[in-house]
Amino acid sequence: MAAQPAKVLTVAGSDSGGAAGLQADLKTWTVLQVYGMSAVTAVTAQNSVAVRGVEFMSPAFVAAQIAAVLSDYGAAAVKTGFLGRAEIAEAIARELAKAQVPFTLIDPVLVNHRGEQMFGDALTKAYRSALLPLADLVTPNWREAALLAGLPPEVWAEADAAARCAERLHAAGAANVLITGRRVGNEVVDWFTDGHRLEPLTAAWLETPNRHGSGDTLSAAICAFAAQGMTLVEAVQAARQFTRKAIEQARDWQMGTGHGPLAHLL
Ligand code: PXL
Repeated sequence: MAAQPAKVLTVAGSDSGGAAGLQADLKTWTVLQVYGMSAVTAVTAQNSVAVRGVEFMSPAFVAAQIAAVLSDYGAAAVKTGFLGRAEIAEAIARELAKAQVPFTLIDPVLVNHRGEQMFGDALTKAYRSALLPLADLVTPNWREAALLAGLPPEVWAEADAAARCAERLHAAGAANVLITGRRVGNEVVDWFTDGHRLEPLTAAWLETPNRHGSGDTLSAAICAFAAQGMTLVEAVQAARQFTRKAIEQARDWQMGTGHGPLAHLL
């Protein structure tokens, strides 16, 4: 009999293009050999060029999916992705508070890759008040980190921006913070903190149009490695390497005409 895989749950939106959202999570999880489950928050009609539309599930039915899965299968780790509405975020927080999954990762989806805020301020507030207190790890990109911290985007002109954002996210209840994906010269920097020391994690910047779903892939891989028993610091490092390889191998792909996916199947 094959060894039983660790079980992991994503609470996320569907990307019809298969690059981001729950599709990126489930692909990552299959490749990393964990058993993926999904509670769907919303369905998007999108491709590599644009998001054409979105339809949301009711908050109660998002909660029902989470309760169904966790009351039977259980999970070693859970992550949240595209939530879109404050009421959905709050319903998820209520279910996750009841369930006490051993590892909870909150991957905020608030600012798109063009730097545009995707949803209203009520959702940002719901993340801060309801979801960050449940987070073993929160993984905002650098723009989302400032938004969630209640700091203006201009904070990133200051040398201590990452420290100031991380401190506020930690104070809001996130046990650990990973701020991702800021380009600095010819490097890309993530910052990790457990609330004590802030550690910059750097890699060479890879120029490519294909990085759609890279944040989802990174946070999904962290969940997979944590569910398999790595320490959080090990899981973050292994997930950064996995994501980097997935970007590298899709570097020259032309899957659609726009912002293309990563190569999950390494
Ligand atoms: O990459 C963030 C993300 C997450 N989930 C869904 C998305 C996106 C970005 O396009 O569409 C469903």
